[in-house]
Amino acid sequence: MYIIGERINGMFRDVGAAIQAQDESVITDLAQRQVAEAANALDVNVGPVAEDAVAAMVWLVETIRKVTDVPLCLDSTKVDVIRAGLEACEGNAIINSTTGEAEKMAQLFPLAVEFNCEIIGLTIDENGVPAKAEGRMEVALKLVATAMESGLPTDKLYVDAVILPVSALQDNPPEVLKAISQIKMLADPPPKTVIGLSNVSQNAAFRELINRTYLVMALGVGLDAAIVDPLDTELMDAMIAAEMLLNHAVYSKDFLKAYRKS
Ligand code: THG
Repeated sequence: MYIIGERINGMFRDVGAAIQAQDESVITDLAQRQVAEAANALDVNVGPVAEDAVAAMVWLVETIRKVTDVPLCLDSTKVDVIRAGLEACEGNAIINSTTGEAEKMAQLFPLAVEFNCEIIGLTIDENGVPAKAEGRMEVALKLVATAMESGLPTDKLYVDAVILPVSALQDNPPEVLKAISQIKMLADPPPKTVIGLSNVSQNAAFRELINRTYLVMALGVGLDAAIVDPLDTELMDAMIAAEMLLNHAVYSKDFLKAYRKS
């Protein structure tokens, strides 16, 4: 499983305050700790409060790059913010994200081709997030078709079937699992699948339990990548055990330690 660390997001109070105060140590510390806990990439989102989102994104990328070279998953709804992040990264990035809306795809797929990077496509279109797996698959197909037309290899596309809070929409999590199990059939080479796991437990009790249970279920239907909190040790343990039980990682008495070392 490809782990994208979620913690450098202005939505979190500590990160929002660090952006305001230009306090590098908070950001470099979060970057180093997430990578130490086996994050393969880091999500970077300036959050809702940054006044100058472009400047905040450039500052975050340059600050993180002082301590790690892992791919940065540039998380913004604004194309100019993503472009600024890509330029500051000098490649080695993932665009997070386009939707399946024609106007957004027309801007963001060419950007992925220009910077030769991967891109996340959300199964959201002009009508929002479809309620059912079938609707999500229709948008996924549009994303795959547009990647092909744009000249982006289909395995550089991560389709995100958009998990929403179970506390508000309880029929949603099984629909997302159904979509995840089908997305890989849409193209050859298959697109990858990703979710922003922590959405599922927003405003719910027992958040960590809900997150780790759902991650294991999603792994069971073939999820490739997830935006998660790698500092949640029990979540990471559950993920590693699931990888071992799916025969993606070798069993040994020390399988937790062995996975983390690799
Ligand atoms: N798909 C893609 N990208 C995404 C998401 C997605 N990026 C953002 C988000 N969803 C994934 N990241 C988070 C980060 C934090 C939380 C949820 C998802 C979260 N934050 C606390 C909350 O809202 O309760 C706030 C934390 C605090 O203030 O301490 O839950 O789905 N492609």
